Amino acid sequence: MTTTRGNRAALVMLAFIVVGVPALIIGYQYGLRPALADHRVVDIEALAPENGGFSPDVVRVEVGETITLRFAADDVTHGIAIGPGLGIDLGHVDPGHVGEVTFTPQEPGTYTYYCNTWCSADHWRMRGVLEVVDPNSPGGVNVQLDPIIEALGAASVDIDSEPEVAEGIFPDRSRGERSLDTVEVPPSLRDPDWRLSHSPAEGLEVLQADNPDTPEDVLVDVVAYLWSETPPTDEISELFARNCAACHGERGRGDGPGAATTLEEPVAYPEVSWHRRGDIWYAKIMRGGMGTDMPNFGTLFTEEETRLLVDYLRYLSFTES
Ligand code: HEC
Ligand SMILES: [Cu+2]
Repeated sequence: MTTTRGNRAALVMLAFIVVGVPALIIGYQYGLRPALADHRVVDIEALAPENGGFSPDVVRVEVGETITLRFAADDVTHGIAIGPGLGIDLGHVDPGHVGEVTFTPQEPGTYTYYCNTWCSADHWRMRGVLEVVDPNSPGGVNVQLDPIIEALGAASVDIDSEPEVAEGIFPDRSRGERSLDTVEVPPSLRDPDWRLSHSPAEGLEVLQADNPDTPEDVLVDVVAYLWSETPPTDEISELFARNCAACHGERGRGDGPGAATTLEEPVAYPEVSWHRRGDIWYAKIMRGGMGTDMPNFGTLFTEEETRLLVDYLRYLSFTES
Protein backbone atom coordinates (compact mmCIF):
# COMPACT_ATOMS: atom_id res chain seq x y z
CA MET A 1 0.00 0.00 0.00
CA THR A 2 2.54 2.54 1.18
CA THR A 3 4.88 1.65 -1.65
CA THR A 4 2.15 2.19 -4.26
CA ARG A 5 1.23 5.52 -2.76
CA GLY A 6 4.92 6.43 -2.62
CA ASN A 7 5.24 5.37 -6.25
CA ARG A 8 2.27 7.45 -7.27
CA ALA A 9 3.66 10.52 -5.50
CA ALA A 10 6.99 9.96 -7.22
CA LEU A 11 5.21 9.65 -10.56
CA VAL A 12 3.31 12.87 -10.03
CA MET A 13 6.56 14.54 -9.06
CA LEU A 14 8.28 13.16 -12.15
CA ALA A 15 5.43 14.23 -14.40
CA PHE A 16 5.68 17.71 -12.96
CA ILE A 17 9.41 17.84 -13.63
CA VAL A 18 9.15 16.43 -17.16
CA VAL A 19 6.05 18.33 -18.30
CA GLY A 20 5.26 21.01 -15.75
CA VAL A 21 8.62 22.73 -15.42
CA PRO A 22 9.21 23.15 -19.16
CA ALA A 23 5.58 24.28 -19.52
CA LEU A 24 6.14 26.89 -16.83
CA ILE A 25 9.36 28.05 -18.46
CA ILE A 26 7.77 28.21 -21.90
CA GLY A 27 4.73 29.91 -20.43
CA TYR A 28 6.96 32.47 -18.77
CA GLN A 29 9.10 33.10 -21.85
CA TYR A 30 6.31 33.29 -24.39
CA GLY A 31 3.33 34.37 -22.29
CA LEU A 32 4.11 36.04 -19.04
CA ARG A 33 7.37 37.78 -19.91
CA PRO A 34 6.09 39.50 -23.07
CA ALA A 35 2.91 40.40 -21.17
CA LEU A 36 4.89 41.90 -18.31
CA ALA A 37 7.31 43.80 -20.54
CA ASP A 38 6.51 47.49 -20.92
CA HIS A 39 7.28 47.19 -24.62
CA ARG A 40 6.88 44.73 -27.45
CA VAL A 41 8.90 41.51 -27.42
CA VAL A 42 9.14 39.66 -30.72
CA ASP A 43 10.29 36.05 -30.82
CA ILE A 44 12.07 35.13 -34.02
CA GLU A 45 13.01 31.59 -34.89
CA ALA A 46 16.40 31.39 -36.60
CA LEU A 47 16.96 28.41 -38.89
CA ALA A 48 19.36 27.79 -41.77
CA PRO A 49 17.74 28.87 -45.08
CA GLU A 50 16.97 25.31 -46.20
CA ASN A 51 15.12 24.79 -42.91
CA GLY A 52 13.05 27.92 -43.32
CA GLY A 53 15.33 30.85 -42.43
CA PHE A 54 13.94 33.46 -40.06
CA SER A 55 10.32 33.38 -38.97
CA PRO A 56 8.85 35.88 -38.90
CA ASP A 57 11.00 37.32 -41.68
CA VAL A 58 9.39 40.76 -41.52
CA VAL A 59 9.06 42.85 -38.35
CA ARG A 60 7.47 46.30 -38.33
CA VAL A 61 8.25 48.88 -35.67
CA GLU A 62 7.60 52.60 -35.27
CA VAL A 63 10.29 55.23 -34.88
CA GLY A 64 10.85 55.76 -31.16
CA GLU A 65 9.18 52.48 -30.16
CA THR A 66 11.29 50.29 -27.89
CA ILE A 67 11.35 46.71 -29.04
CA THR A 68 13.03 43.49 -27.94
CA LEU A 69 13.96 40.98 -30.62
CA ARG A 70 14.68 37.48 -29.37
CA PHE A 71 16.40 35.19 -31.84
CA ALA A 72 16.11 31.48 -31.00
CA ALA A 73 18.51 29.18 -32.84
CA ASP A 74 17.02 25.72 -33.22
CA ASP A 75 19.11 23.79 -35.73
CA VAL A 76 22.73 24.95 -35.80
CA THR A 77 24.83 27.85 -34.54
CA HIS A 78 23.95 31.17 -36.17
CA GLY A 79 25.44 34.63 -35.88
CA ILE A 80 22.89 37.42 -35.61
CA ALA A 81 23.46 41.02 -36.65
CA ILE A 82 21.24 43.90 -37.77
CA GLY A 83 22.28 46.58 -40.27
CA PRO A 84 22.95 48.96 -41.78
CA GLY A 85 24.25 51.46 -39.28
CA LEU A 86 22.60 50.12 -36.12
CA GLY A 87 25.79 48.60 -34.76
CA ILE A 88 23.95 45.50 -33.51
CA ASP A 89 25.85 42.23 -33.56
CA LEU A 90 24.75 39.56 -31.09
CA GLY A 91 27.54 37.16 -31.99
CA HIS A 92 27.01 33.42 -32.01
CA VAL A 93 23.71 31.90 -30.90
CA ASP A 94 24.03 28.15 -30.34
CA PRO A 95 21.20 25.64 -30.88
CA GLY A 96 18.73 25.79 -28.01
CA HIS A 97 19.85 29.28 -27.05
CA VAL A 98 18.39 32.73 -27.53
CA GLY A 99 20.19 35.94 -28.44
CA GLU A 100 18.29 39.11 -27.70
CA VAL A 101 18.56 42.82 -28.19
CA THR A 102 16.42 45.71 -26.96
CA PHE A 103 16.63 49.00 -28.80
CA THR A 104 14.69 52.04 -29.93
CA PRO A 105 15.12 52.84 -33.63
CA GLN A 106 15.43 56.58 -34.30
CA GLU A 107 15.46 56.69 -38.11
CA PRO A 108 12.77 55.38 -40.44
CA GLY A 109 14.06 52.96 -43.02
CA THR A 110 14.45 49.36 -43.98
CA TYR A 111 16.95 47.38 -42.00
CA THR A 112 18.00 43.77 -42.29
CA TYR A 113 18.57 41.15 -39.64
CA TYR A 114 20.94 38.58 -40.95
CA CYS A 115 23.18 35.67 -40.12
CA ASN A 116 26.91 36.30 -40.31
CA THR A 117 28.10 32.80 -39.55
CA TRP A 118 28.63 30.16 -42.20
CA CYS A 119 25.71 27.94 -41.09
CA SER A 120 25.06 26.32 -44.49
CA ALA A 121 26.08 26.75 -48.13
CA ASP A 122 23.07 29.03 -48.50
CA HIS A 123 23.73 30.84 -45.27
CA TRP A 124 23.90 34.35 -46.70
CA ARG A 125 20.27 34.02 -47.82
CA MET A 126 19.32 33.99 -44.15
CA ARG A 127 17.88 37.47 -43.90
CA GLY A 128 14.83 39.20 -42.50
CA VAL A 129 13.44 42.71 -42.89
CA LEU A 130 13.05 45.18 -40.05
CA GLU A 131 10.81 48.01 -41.24
CA VAL A 132 11.00 51.17 -39.18
CA VAL A 133 8.09 53.44 -40.05
CA ASP A 134 7.45 57.01 -39.02
CA PRO A 135 3.83 57.22 -37.74
CA ASN A 136 3.74 60.94 -38.59
CA SER A 137 4.62 60.49 -42.24
CA PRO A 138 3.35 57.05 -43.19
CA GLY A 139 3.86 57.94 -46.84
CA GLY A 140 6.60 55.36 -46.97
CA VAL A 141 10.28 55.02 -46.73
CA ASN A 142 12.53 57.41 -48.56
CA VAL A 143 14.65 55.48 -51.02
CA GLN A 144 18.15 56.92 -51.00
CA LEU A 145 20.16 56.52 -54.15
CA ASP A 146 23.77 55.64 -53.60
CA PRO A 147 25.90 58.44 -55.14
CA ILE A 148 28.85 56.16 -55.92
CA ILE A 149 26.71 53.58 -57.73
CA GLU A 150 24.75 56.35 -59.51
CA ALA A 151 28.00 57.89 -60.78
CA LEU A 152 29.16 54.52 -62.14
CA GLY A 153 25.85 54.13 -63.95
CA ALA A 154 26.02 57.64 -65.39
CA ALA A 155 29.53 56.94 -66.72
CA SER A 156 28.41 53.53 -68.09
CA VAL A 157 31.03 51.68 -66.09
CA ASP A 158 30.27 47.94 -66.07
CA ILE A 159 30.31 46.60 -62.53
CA ASP A 160 30.34 43.04 -63.84
CA SER A 161 33.29 43.35 -66.23
CA GLU A 162 35.86 40.57 -65.91
CA PRO A 163 38.66 41.61 -63.59
CA GLU A 164 42.06 42.01 -65.24
CA VAL A 165 44.80 39.97 -63.58
CA ALA A 166 48.07 41.82 -62.92
CA GLU A 167 51.19 40.08 -64.24
CA GLY A 168 54.74 40.72 -63.06
CA ILE A 169 53.80 43.39 -60.55
CA PHE A 170 54.33 42.84 -56.82
CA PRO A 171 53.10 45.87 -54.89
CA ASP A 172 54.01 46.02 -51.20
CA ARG A 173 52.45 48.69 -49.03
CA SER A 174 55.06 48.52 -46.24
CA ARG A 175 57.92 49.14 -48.66
CA GLY A 176 55.82 51.93 -50.15
CA GLU A 177 55.35 53.58 -46.78
CA ARG A 178 59.13 53.64 -46.30
CA SER A 179 59.70 55.25 -49.73
CA LEU A 180 56.85 57.76 -49.42
CA ASP A 181 59.07 60.71 -48.43
CA THR A 182 61.42 60.17 -51.37
CA VAL A 183 58.79 60.85 -54.05
CA GLU A 184 56.61 63.75 -55.17
CA VAL A 185 52.95 62.84 -54.52
CA PRO A 186 50.46 64.92 -56.58
CA PRO A 187 47.34 66.09 -54.65
CA SER A 188 44.97 63.82 -56.59
CA LEU A 189 46.70 60.75 -55.14
CA ARG A 190 46.11 62.14 -51.65
CA ASP A 191 42.37 62.44 -52.27
CA PRO A 192 40.35 59.40 -51.10
CA ASP A 193 37.57 60.10 -53.62
CA TRP A 194 40.00 60.26 -56.53
CA ARG A 195 41.64 57.04 -55.41
CA LEU A 196 38.25 55.32 -55.10
CA SER A 197 37.42 56.06 -58.74
CA HIS A 198 40.86 55.20 -60.15
CA SER A 199 42.77 51.94 -60.21
CA PRO A 200 46.27 51.72 -58.73
CA ALA A 201 47.52 51.20 -62.31
CA GLU A 202 46.07 54.60 -63.26
CA GLY A 203 47.57 56.09 -60.12
CA LEU A 204 51.00 54.81 -61.16
CA GLU A 205 50.79 56.73 -64.46
CA VAL A 206 50.06 59.99 -62.63
CA LEU A 207 52.84 59.36 -60.12
CA GLN A 208 55.33 58.51 -62.88
CA ALA A 209 54.62 61.81 -64.64
CA ASP A 210 55.78 63.67 -61.53
CA ASN A 211 58.69 61.33 -60.73
CA PRO A 212 60.27 60.44 -64.09
CA ASP A 213 63.61 59.46 -62.54
CA THR A 214 62.33 57.15 -59.78
CA PRO A 215 62.44 53.39 -60.55
CA GLU A 216 59.03 51.97 -61.35
CA ASP A 217 59.05 49.32 -58.63
CA VAL A 218 59.48 52.04 -55.99
CA LEU A 219 56.50 53.96 -57.40
CA VAL A 220 54.41 50.76 -57.54
CA ASP A 221 54.98 50.29 -53.80
CA VAL A 222 54.12 53.92 -53.04
CA VAL A 223 50.85 53.55 -54.95
CA ALA A 224 50.14 50.33 -53.02
CA TYR A 225 50.65 52.24 -49.79
CA LEU A 226 48.47 55.20 -50.81
CA TRP A 227 45.60 52.95 -51.99
CA SER A 228 45.62 51.15 -48.62
CA GLU A 229 46.49 54.16 -46.49
CA THR A 230 43.59 53.75 -44.04
CA PRO A 231 44.75 51.17 -41.51
CA PRO A 232 41.98 48.60 -40.86
CA THR A 233 40.14 48.91 -37.56
CA ASP A 234 39.21 45.83 -35.55
CA GLU A 235 35.56 46.41 -36.50
CA ILE A 236 36.33 46.26 -40.21
CA SER A 237 38.57 43.20 -40.08
CA GLU A 238 35.87 41.54 -37.97
CA LEU A 239 33.20 42.53 -40.51
CA PHE A 240 35.30 40.90 -43.21
CA ALA A 241 36.05 37.79 -41.13
CA ARG A 242 32.35 37.20 -40.45
CA ASN A 243 30.82 38.08 -43.79
CA CYS A 244 33.44 37.52 -46.47
CA ALA A 245 36.19 35.15 -45.33
CA ALA A 246 33.99 32.06 -45.75
CA CYS A 247 34.32 32.47 -49.52
CA HIS A 248 37.22 34.86 -50.12
CA GLY A 249 39.47 33.38 -47.41
CA GLU A 250 40.77 34.99 -44.24
CA ARG A 251 43.50 36.83 -46.15
CA GLY A 252 41.41 37.46 -49.27
CA ARG A 253 43.21 34.83 -51.34
CA GLY A 254 39.96 33.30 -52.65
CA ASP A 255 40.42 30.14 -50.61
CA GLY A 256 37.64 30.13 -47.98
CA PRO A 257 35.78 26.88 -47.20
CA GLY A 258 32.70 28.17 -49.04
CA ALA A 259 34.66 28.69 -52.27
CA ALA A 260 33.94 25.09 -53.28
CA THR A 261 30.19 25.78 -53.33
CA THR A 262 29.94 29.00 -55.36
CA LEU A 263 28.97 29.12 -59.04
CA GLU A 264 31.97 31.29 -59.87
CA GLU A 265 35.25 31.37 -57.99
CA PRO A 266 35.44 34.01 -55.26
CA VAL A 267 38.00 36.56 -56.38
CA ALA A 268 41.53 36.49 -54.90
CA TYR A 269 41.99 40.23 -54.28
CA PRO A 270 45.80 40.40 -54.77
CA GLU A 271 45.41 39.09 -58.34
CA VAL A 272 42.93 41.71 -59.48
CA SER A 273 43.55 44.67 -57.20
CA TRP A 274 46.08 46.49 -59.41
CA HIS A 275 43.72 47.14 -62.32
CA ARG A 276 40.48 47.49 -60.38
CA ARG A 277 38.78 50.74 -59.42
CA GLY A 278 37.59 50.87 -55.82
CA ASP A 279 34.14 52.16 -56.80
CA ILE A 280 33.55 48.98 -58.82
CA TRP A 281 34.38 46.95 -55.73
CA TYR A 282 32.13 49.19 -53.68
CA ALA A 283 29.23 48.65 -56.08
CA LYS A 284 29.82 44.91 -56.26
CA ILE A 285 29.73 44.61 -52.47
CA MET A 286 26.57 46.73 -52.22
CA ARG A 287 24.72 45.15 -55.14
CA GLY A 288 26.23 41.65 -55.29
CA GLY A 289 27.07 39.61 -58.37
CA MET A 290 24.73 38.64 -61.15
CA GLY A 291 24.07 34.95 -60.61
CA THR A 292 27.61 34.34 -59.38
CA ASP A 293 26.83 33.65 -55.68
CA MET A 294 28.54 36.88 -54.60
CA PRO A 295 25.90 38.09 -52.11
CA ASN A 296 24.66 41.68 -51.92
CA PHE A 297 25.46 43.57 -48.74
CA GLY A 298 23.75 46.89 -49.52
CA THR A 299 20.99 46.23 -47.02
CA LEU A 300 23.47 45.25 -44.32
CA PHE A 301 26.32 47.77 -44.39
CA THR A 302 26.48 51.56 -44.41
CA GLU A 303 28.25 53.45 -47.23
CA GLU A 304 31.04 54.23 -44.81
CA GLU A 305 31.49 50.60 -43.78
CA THR A 306 31.55 49.54 -47.43
CA ARG A 307 34.22 52.12 -48.29
CA LEU A 308 36.29 50.93 -45.34
CA LEU A 309 35.85 47.35 -46.58
CA VAL A 310 37.22 48.39 -49.99
CA ASP A 311 40.23 49.92 -48.22
CA TYR A 312 40.61 46.67 -46.31
CA LEU A 313 40.61 44.63 -49.53
CA ARG A 314 43.45 46.86 -50.78
CA TYR A 315 45.28 46.36 -47.51
CA LEU A 316 44.97 42.57 -47.87
CA SER A 317 46.01 42.79 -51.52
CA PHE A 318 49.18 44.72 -50.89
CA THR A 319 50.35 42.96 -47.72
CA GLU A 320 52.53 39.83 -47.97
CA SER A 321 50.83 36.90 -46.28
C1 HEC B 1 29.05 33.05 -50.84
C2 HEC B 1 30.40 33.39 -51.22
C3 HEC B 1 30.84 34.84 -51.12
C4 HEC B 1 30.80 35.66 -50.02
C5 HEC B 1 30.27 35.33 -48.63
C6 HEC B 1 31.38 36.91 -50.44
N1 HEC B 1 31.76 36.86 -51.74
FE1 HEC B 1 32.64 38.34 -52.82
N2 HEC B 1 32.60 37.19 -54.49
C7 HEC B 1 32.15 35.89 -54.55
C8 HEC B 1 32.25 35.40 -55.91
C9 HEC B 1 31.82 34.03 -56.38
C10 HEC B 1 32.80 36.45 -56.68
C11 HEC B 1 33.13 36.45 -58.17
C12 HEC B 1 31.94 36.73 -59.04
C13 HEC B 1 31.48 38.15 -59.02
O1 HEC B 1 32.32 39.08 -59.06
O2 HEC B 1 30.28 38.37 -58.96
C14 HEC B 1 32.99 37.57 -55.76
C15 HEC B 1 33.48 38.81 -56.13
C16 HEC B 1 33.74 39.86 -55.26
C17 HEC B 1 34.26 41.15 -55.65
C18 HEC B 1 34.58 41.61 -57.06
C19 HEC B 1 36.06 41.49 -57.37
C20 HEC B 1 36.39 41.95 -58.77
O3 HEC B 1 37.36 42.67 -58.91
O4 HEC B 1 35.68 41.57 -59.72
C21 HEC B 1 34.41 41.88 -54.50
C22 HEC B 1 34.93 43.29 -54.37
C23 HEC B 1 33.95 41.05 -53.41
N3 HEC B 1 33.54 39.84 -53.89
C24 HEC B 1 33.93 41.45 -52.08
C25 HEC B 1 33.31 40.72 -51.07
C26 HEC B 1 33.17 41.22 -49.72
C27 HEC B 1 33.72 42.53 -49.19
C28 HEC B 1 32.46 40.28 -49.03
C29 HEC B 1 31.96 40.35 -47.61
C30 HEC B 1 31.28 41.54 -47.20
C31 HEC B 1 32.20 39.18 -49.95
N4 HEC B 1 32.72 39.49 -51.16
C32 HEC B 1 31.52 38.01 -49.60
C33 HEC B 1 31.66 35.14 -53.49
C34 HEC B 1 31.44 35.61 -52.20
CU1 LIG C 1 22.88 31.12 -40.00
